[in-house]
Amino acid sequence: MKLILAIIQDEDAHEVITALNEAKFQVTRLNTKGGFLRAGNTTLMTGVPAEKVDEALKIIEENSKARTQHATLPSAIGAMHGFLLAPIEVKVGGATVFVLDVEQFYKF
Ligand code: 2BA
Repeated sequence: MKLILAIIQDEDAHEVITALNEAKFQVTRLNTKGGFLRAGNTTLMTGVPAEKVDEALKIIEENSKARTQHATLPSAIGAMHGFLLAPIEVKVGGATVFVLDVEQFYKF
């Protein structure tokens, strides 16, 4: 068994979860925040048999979009001169995915 951890954008969460559920994958949704942008994102946990990993990954990939986000981040250089925020543009997503081996799995 494998555990897929997929970090996706909040905007894509509904579609990704619906598509996974329709394909009979069970999903747990966690509300998370990215360390760089400090903005909300969604982390999905889905435990799947090893032979089903590719099918689940395809669903996640097909339903996760890349987007450009604008953010203002604290700037160390700017702070020295009294300017605290630096505007930046970053491309976020589609999905950042980790696939882990599951040693043991129980449902009590
Ligand atoms: P954030 O950490 O908020 O990062 C949002 C986007 O900002 C990233 O998009 C990337 O394009 C950019 N970015 C991140 N760190 C950067 C840096 N040090 N310098 C310049 N740009 C940077 P994605 O790569 O698509 O990542 C989206 C979210 O996925 C991340 O949100 C984070 O929550 C998660 N993530 C990505 N890679 C990860 C990793 N290796 N481990 C854990 N979480 C990860």
